[in-house]
Amino acid sequence: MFPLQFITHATPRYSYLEGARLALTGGCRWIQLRMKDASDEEFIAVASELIPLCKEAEAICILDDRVHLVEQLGADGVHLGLHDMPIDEARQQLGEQYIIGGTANTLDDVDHQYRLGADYIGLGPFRHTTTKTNLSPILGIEGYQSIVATAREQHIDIPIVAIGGITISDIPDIAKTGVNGVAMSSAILTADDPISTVKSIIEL
Ligand code: 3NM
Repeated sequence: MFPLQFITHATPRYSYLEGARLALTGGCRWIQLRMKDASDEEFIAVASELIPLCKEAEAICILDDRVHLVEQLGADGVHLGLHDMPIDEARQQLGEQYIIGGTANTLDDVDHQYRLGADYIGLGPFRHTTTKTNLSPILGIEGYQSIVATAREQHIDIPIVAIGGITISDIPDIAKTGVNGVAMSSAILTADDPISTVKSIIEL
C-alpha cells in the first residue's frame, strides 16, 4: 500500500468539499485542504464541513498555509510552502502535537525544511501542472532518484511525498525512487470515476 495525500482543488465538476468527499469515499486517509485564493471566511466554511468528515473516516486533515486556523478548526496540522511561514515559527505557535509539512523543490530545500523541524516533505513538481501557479522547475523521475538517494545518504530521515502532475500510471516508477507516498489532485478530480481511481491508487 502506497500512501496517498489528496490535495483539494475546485474544478468545474466538483467543489473543494465534493472532491475531498470522493477521495475519502475511495479510502484516502489524508486530505490537504488547499484553497489558495479563498478568504478565511470561505476557507472556514469548507473546513467546518470537511474536518468532521475526516474525523469520522479517521483521516488526517491538513490545512494549506493557514497556521492561524489550525487550532480553531481542530485540524491535524498545516502544510507550508517555501514562501509561507517558516516551519520553526509554526512549530512554536502550534507545538509538537500538530503535523507540519513543508514544500521542497531541491535537496537544499529538503535539508532546510528538515532542519526547521518538518514532519514530512512535499517534494515537487514531478511534472508540469496547472493546479499550482508559480511552479518550481520540474523534477521528473531522475530528480526524485537523486534527491531521495542523497537525502538518505545524509541521514535526512523524513517522509518525502512526491507531488505535481502525478497520474496513476506514474506511481510504480515514482515509488521506485524511494519516496514514501504521493500527493495528487487533478488526476483524481478529472478521472471518469474518482472513487475507483482513489481505490486503485491505494491498492497499488
Ligand atoms: N504543490 P496536481 S504541485 C499543491 O510542486 C502543489 O510543490 C506542488 O496537484 C509543488 O496533482 C501542486 O493536480 C499541485 O498536479 C498538485
